[in-house]
Amino acid sequence: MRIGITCFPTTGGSGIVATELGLHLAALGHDLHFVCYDRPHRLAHPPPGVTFHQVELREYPLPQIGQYPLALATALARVAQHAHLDVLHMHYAVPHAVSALLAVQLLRSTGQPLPALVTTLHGTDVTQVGSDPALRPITSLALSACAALTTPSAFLRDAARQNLDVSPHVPIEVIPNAVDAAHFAPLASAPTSLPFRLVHGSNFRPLKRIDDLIQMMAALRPQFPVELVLMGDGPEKPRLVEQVSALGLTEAVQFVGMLDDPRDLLRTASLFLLPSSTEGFGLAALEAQSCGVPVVASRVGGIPEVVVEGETGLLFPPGDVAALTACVQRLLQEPALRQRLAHAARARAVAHFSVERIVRAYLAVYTACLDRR
Ligand code: GMT
Repeated sequence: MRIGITCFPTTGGSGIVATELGLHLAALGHDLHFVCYDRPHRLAHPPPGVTFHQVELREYPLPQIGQYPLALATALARVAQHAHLDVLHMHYAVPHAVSALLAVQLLRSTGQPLPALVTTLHGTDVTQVGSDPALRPITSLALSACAALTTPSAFLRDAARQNLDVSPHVPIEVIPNAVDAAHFAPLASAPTSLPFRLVHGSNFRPLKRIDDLIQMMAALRPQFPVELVLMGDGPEKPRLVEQVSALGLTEAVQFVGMLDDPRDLLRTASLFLLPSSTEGFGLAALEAQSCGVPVVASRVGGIPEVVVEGETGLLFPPGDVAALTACVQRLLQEPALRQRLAHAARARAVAHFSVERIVRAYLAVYTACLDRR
């Protein structure tokens, strides 16, 4: 198949999922075209079968005109026409699905067969941005023009049906995010030296509730030899640095910035923590589990589909710092429980979230869309 993919080229989960999917499809012999405003994070050196097309953006005196969705539509139409794309797969609805719809309008004049539009919804494109009254009608229109939608969790599928007015004729398929279990694999022998290492990784937005982790550290520190490693970067960082210093935790909390590959840090963790107020899936938790690391996470959104309560991790109500602290404390005090969860986390990542299985599921969606044309 000839497949176009658009995603945010940043280190966020949706960009990683889209890039990994494209690379695996290309390895199977499909012809892949990435159309993005910048080279995706994991596409530094495109292998054979993968072409990167950069959306051209110019400096204009009116910055508010927001040219990206329009320039993307133009680029998608151009690439679809020249590469004879069968499928255009958008990752994150806003504004990508709208640009794809415009691209199809542009393509109609060429008389060429139109590509099937597929959009993967990832999270806040449903729960926050896409359902904002300012964007909801245009998002719903664009999603209703797709041949199929996918979501990484049943939670997000139901939220999309509830919050966005998507045509009931458009199927929404749940395809979980995948993990490369050969890469995200545990160390041969688990680290035993103290302090216990707690790890969190994200793009440091308010919805990640990282300040809850810092408050938890203040509560744990007097009794437990424990350190918190915060991986990533984002708008909350300056405030968090201040909070750490105000609580006298600078020795116990490390900010390690964005890592090209989080694997080496993840596999040295005693626990991975994800206290978000919302998550469409929680890819970072899956990568940690694949490394054999139990997860303590909030019981919200798609997280319970990734972290099985009492089996691969422990869950707590979002915002409940006392419950979060109690879960972490329990796992630090019960090594046998920690080990049981670690084994189950790894086994479930391998059994349910393999790349092969998930790539097959996307190919089945593309094929069904092409058959219905
Ligand atoms: O939806 C977002 O906020 C952005 C998006 C991203 O690009 O980081 O994250 C979402 O997509 C990931 C990949 O499917 C999921 O693992 C994340 O749970 C989801 N984030 C949220 O829903 C907050």
